Amino acid sequence: MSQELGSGLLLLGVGGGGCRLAASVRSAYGEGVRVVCADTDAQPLRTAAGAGMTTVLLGGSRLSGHGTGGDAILGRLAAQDDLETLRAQMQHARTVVILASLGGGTGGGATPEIVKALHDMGMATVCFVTRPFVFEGEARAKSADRVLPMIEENADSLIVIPQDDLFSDAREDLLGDAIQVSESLISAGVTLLWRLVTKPGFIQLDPERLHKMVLRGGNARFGFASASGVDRARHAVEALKSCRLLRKGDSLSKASAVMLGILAGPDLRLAEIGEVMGALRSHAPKGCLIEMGTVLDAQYEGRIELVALSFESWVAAVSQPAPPAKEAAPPAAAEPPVADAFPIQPGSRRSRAKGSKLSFGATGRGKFRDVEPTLHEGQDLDVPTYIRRGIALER
Ligand SMILES: Nc1nc2c(ncn2[C@@H]2O[C@H](COP(=O)(O)OP(=O)(O)OP(=O)(O)O)[C@@H](O)[C@H]2O)c(=O)[nH]1
Ligand SMILES: [Mg+2]
Repeated sequence: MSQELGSGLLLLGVGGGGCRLAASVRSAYGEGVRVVCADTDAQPLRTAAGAGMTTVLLGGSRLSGHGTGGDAILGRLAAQDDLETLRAQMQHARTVVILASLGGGTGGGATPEIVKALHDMGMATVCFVTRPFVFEGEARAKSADRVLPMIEENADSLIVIPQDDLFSDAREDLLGDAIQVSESLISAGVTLLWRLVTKPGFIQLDPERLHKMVLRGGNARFGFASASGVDRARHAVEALKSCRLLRKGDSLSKASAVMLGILAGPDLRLAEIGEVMGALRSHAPKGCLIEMGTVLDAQYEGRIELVALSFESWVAAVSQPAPPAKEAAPPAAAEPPVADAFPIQPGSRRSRAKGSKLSFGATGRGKFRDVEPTLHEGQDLDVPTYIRRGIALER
């Protein structure tokens, strides 16, 4: 099994725009990326299958292989029809990177359903979604806005890419160019990220670190920049800081965690890594976690490319407190148990943030197993509070 497949990473394109982006990442990266394309439209799926990608036709019995025509409700129903087939294709994945373009019916309607299904399967999901260009009109923008909270509900990390932010304010680009440039920029950024975690580099940002970071990622911003020639490290980091996708540095200056990738040729110098990291550290808030990795590739000789995921609401894992041997006082009678006051839905982002991975035995009595239980109002006080109240702790 190749390293890429063994990493448990899978790329999933949803809808026309999402599948085109996924295909573009695959052609830039090479065959090592495991890609699944899911769409209601059979025609582009045939092309994707011809290029060796796994395809899943959504809602075939309902839509006969035609798109939804912009109807997000149809997109959602189509996803529900074929969730089992999709699930079967995802079985061995651990982290799924989803690409979708919002504004249409399939990307918009099917993505929230799929993200929820994957989350319920226990997979980490990183969603890159594009917002339509302003020139596409208000209806598409509103359709995207309606869908975003539904994706956010179950996605571990959500990166929204407003397509307009990929361009300069001058907007002298032609329409055809804008669409193509947007697609190639996004796919270049995602490819870079993919390389960063799957190709061994001088400093590797392995899938495990990606997995841990995205699990508590929340909303994130994504940006990239490159520079060549003299002072390329300084210029690249300056360009990253002024990148519109990172809100011209505003996102980085408020980030609680940043994942930074440096892609360069074998001529990359240690001092240049230091320069990039120093500039980023002084720009980011104090205490911001910065995870960095490098990819060295001969074709980047003379150049430095940077890619950053900036998490503004990333939460560090809570260290596990030592369970109290005895409880000092029982909780006030009127106060509901924590677990009841804040019900944790299985499959919600909240339940994951609570660290549902750490499990205990049914009684949780540990070293008090052989002593008389200290019962108070029906509760065994020798069992640590966090177990009695059903609060899971991060590992
Ligand atoms: N950059 C870029 N964006 C695209 C392209 N095609 C579509 N989009 C964007 O994606 C949004 C949704 O369009 P599609 O992906 O074609 O729609 P869909 O998800 O397939 O949904 P339906 O076809 O309506 O079922 C559009 O509003 C555009 O913003 C493309 O070729 N390049
Ligand atoms: Mg379509």
